[in-house]
Amino acid sequence: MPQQVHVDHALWFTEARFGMFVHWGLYSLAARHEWVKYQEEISNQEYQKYFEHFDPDLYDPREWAAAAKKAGMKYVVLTTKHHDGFCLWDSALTDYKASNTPYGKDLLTPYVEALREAGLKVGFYHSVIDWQHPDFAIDGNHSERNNPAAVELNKTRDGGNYRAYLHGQVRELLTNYGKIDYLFFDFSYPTVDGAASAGTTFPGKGRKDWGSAELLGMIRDLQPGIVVNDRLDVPGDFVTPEQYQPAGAMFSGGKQVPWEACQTLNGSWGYDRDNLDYKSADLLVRMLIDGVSKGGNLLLNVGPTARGEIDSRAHGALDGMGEWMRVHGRSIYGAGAAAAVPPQDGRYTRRGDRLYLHLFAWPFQFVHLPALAGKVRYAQLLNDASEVAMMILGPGQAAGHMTPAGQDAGTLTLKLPVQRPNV
Ligand code: JFZ
Repeated sequence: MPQQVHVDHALWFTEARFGMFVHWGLYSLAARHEWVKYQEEISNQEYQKYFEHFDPDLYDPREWAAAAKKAGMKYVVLTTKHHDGFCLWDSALTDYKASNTPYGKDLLTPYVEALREAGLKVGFYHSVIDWQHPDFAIDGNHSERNNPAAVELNKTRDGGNYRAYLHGQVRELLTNYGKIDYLFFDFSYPTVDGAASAGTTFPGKGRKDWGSAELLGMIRDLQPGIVVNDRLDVPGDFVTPEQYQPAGAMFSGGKQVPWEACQTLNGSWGYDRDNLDYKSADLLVRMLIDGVSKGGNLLLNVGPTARGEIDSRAHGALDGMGEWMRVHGRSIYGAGAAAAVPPQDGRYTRRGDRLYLHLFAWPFQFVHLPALAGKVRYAQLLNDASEVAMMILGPGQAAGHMTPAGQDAGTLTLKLPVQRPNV
């Protein structure tokens, strides 16, 4: 059996397998992608209209927690600050924060309390990129990358000041909100990353800019139990492949580490009103299964509206997953990769001595499992615990109307109902 990889100081993380990502901030008012400031090259001054109209009157993180729980998720990760620099908490280090908008209050304390009340683990996302901070150098990933004055402006920008701001804010986040279980930094681009309109090539940003080693040291001191991702350009506790399903094991700093795929519902992380291209609950369930079968987690994103609500389309996907998770969660929580090779269109997950076979295409009655003959004591459907008949067919022997051609003696055959059972 393959080794199940976990974070030694936080076993809950790989046990949980399924979490909720929440992208929420000023870009939720624009409602057309969280990179809108970059994409449309919106100046700080123009972007200010979202700050002036930020008033999420329907914000109730207990609703978010309830939706996450119902979906079968075990942790939630919220954008404390995204690339636009807007802070959801009442930071002492900036005025660019929720408490200075019409809403006028800190959003983080109620979030943390609601999750704890619901028994969910508490996660923070924090952008190391900051398009608003006056000492963050303009580069190719910056909303002002085409500002003709960029090169001159950068001469006045002091990266040390930004680094101190970053460290100071992380200290606030890990000091003022009790135990924090999870931290997702975003993101580094250490190599040259683009060209200015002036014809100058901007440098990238990485561990030196962030002071990553020192920052991580502080994080471990403040929150010894926390798990931290690897986007500070130094190795982390886990890696975060984004919007793709890895093929198997993943590594950080030469060491195999747990991985967590993050996925959007409709291609945008922030609320994107006119994007109706939602993934179905069925597809999302298959993504979750595929990930767990390869030893990974799924962090599924929602982008609440500017009023603070998870909209009905997102609720639809979450509720659909919840229906499946209610009955099949045993094959997900605490489960991981199995050594056996699954049949076509199938995935195995394993927890202890239990092997779970997930069939993405339902076969006509018989499913043949290579190398499992004599290894399985009992088989049942997961949805209703009804017994599944097992048989070992010799070469050329018929099962029903079917002759399993070339089947070897090691193959175990299961006899399934012709109709796929409903949950
Ligand atoms: C980042 C953000 O830019 C994006 O808005 C969102 O928050 C997402 C979760 O993370 O996007 C990335 C970060 C890293 C990679 C790709 C997109 N990467 O390493 O390939």
